[in-house]
Amino acid sequence: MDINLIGVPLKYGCDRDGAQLGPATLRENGIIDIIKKNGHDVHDMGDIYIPYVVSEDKYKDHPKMKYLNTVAEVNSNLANNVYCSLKGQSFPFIIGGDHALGAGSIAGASKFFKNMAVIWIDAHGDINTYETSPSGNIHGMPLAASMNVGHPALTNIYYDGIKVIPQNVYILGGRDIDSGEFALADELNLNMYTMDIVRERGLDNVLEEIVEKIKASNVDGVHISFDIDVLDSSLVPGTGTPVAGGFSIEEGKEIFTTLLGEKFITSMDFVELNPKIDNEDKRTTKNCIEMLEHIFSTMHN
Ligand code: B3U
Ligand code: MN
Ligand code: MN
Repeated sequence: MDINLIGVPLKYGCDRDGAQLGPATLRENGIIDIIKKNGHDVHDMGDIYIPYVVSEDKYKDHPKMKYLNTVAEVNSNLANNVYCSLKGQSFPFIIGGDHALGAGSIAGASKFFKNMAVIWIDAHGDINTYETSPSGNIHGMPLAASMNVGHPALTNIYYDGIKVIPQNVYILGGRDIDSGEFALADELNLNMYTMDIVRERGLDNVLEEIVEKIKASNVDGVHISFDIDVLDSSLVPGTGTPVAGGFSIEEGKEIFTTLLGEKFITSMDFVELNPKIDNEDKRTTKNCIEMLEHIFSTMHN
């Protein structure tokens, strides 16, 4: 595979210092070599530029969304990088940074494809709007925005309007979902596989159903947005909002073995590593690297 690695050292979407260090930490810990040694060609596109904003200005653009215009602008630049990568027949692999960047990745990919699917793998739904968000953090809103739900500054990133239709959205591993998010998931009839459902039906059955549904839909691109907090909190203390009851490393690997094995994945995010709050043993970084080793060894060449 020809891979364009795109760093997005964004922290304004989670409003937590340290999330901006994700791309540098993954590079320092060998992500480029991991990609290469698995037989891929990699082009490190560097990091998307993140303007500096003082925290006193966080509500300057909107009273219920932090750093709105900055997050939107970064996403628009990311979207263009993703679009250009796909045009150049490279696989955009986006490393965060917080999950607000998902809106930009999806915007870029959706401009390239006629009809795309998104698999959102996360302890959270990330389908809040400024009206339902308990925090005002935009990293809890990107998937709603991609479905054209929320504030125009977010729904109109890169180009106006809907990027992915709700029937093509799959949410996997959710276990900390806000009431407004459940309401929207119901209203849009999203394919939501919460952790309760996964435990009840079995991960392999759920993955199989996702694969079958995607194959039966006529999508021409599939984006995976992987938030590391979908892994159990004991494995990822170095993420902003760790949640108990998550996937083990083995289960995380199974997800990629199945999804990447289908050869329909066309772009991917890997987000929410916060090296600043990691344990002394650097457990989160190590587990991220183990996941990345698996991802790139499973991805077809
Ligand atoms: N749903 C909450 C918490 C949250 C979302 N994403 C993360 N945490 N990582 C919110 O603020 O929207
Ligand atoms: Mn997330
Ligand atoms: Mn999350």
